[in-house]
Amino acid sequence: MKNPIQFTVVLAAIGLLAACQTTPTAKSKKFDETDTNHDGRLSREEISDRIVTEVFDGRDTNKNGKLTKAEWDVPGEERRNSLFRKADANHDGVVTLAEAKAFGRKRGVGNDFYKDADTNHDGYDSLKEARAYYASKEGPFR
Ligand SMILES: [Ca+2]
Ligand SMILES: [Ca+2]
Ligand SMILES: [Ca+2]
Repeated sequence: MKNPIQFTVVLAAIGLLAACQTTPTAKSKKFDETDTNHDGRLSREEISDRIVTEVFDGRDTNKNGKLTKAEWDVPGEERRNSLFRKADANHDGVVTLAEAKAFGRKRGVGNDFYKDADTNHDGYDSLKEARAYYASKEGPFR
């Protein structure tokens, strides 16, 4: 795997979309969980937060809600590993989920997916748009 973090982000996005797609009714649990302000649409920030949370949980090996440098680091990912200090906004040596979310938003995590899926360009991804986007990408992920 050339870029494990990028891959994790893609997997998280695809997982989100897959969950939207496989729910036959108008409701999707994963969509609703991502839609934290419950306005029925996903903002750039909501999508970023969701992806960051999934990646964060995957790396938080002792599940204490904080990432140490050792948990953050991915072998062979020096460029990304060097971002730890920037993500650690209060410089206490650990990155909390809140710090990770803020950092993810700043870096535009999930932006590509968000923009591609927003076909009516209203700045949000509706469940319909998320489903349509997943359907268009389904091929290689079957
Ligand atoms: Ca929302
Ligand atoms: Ca910190
Ligand atoms: Ca939209």
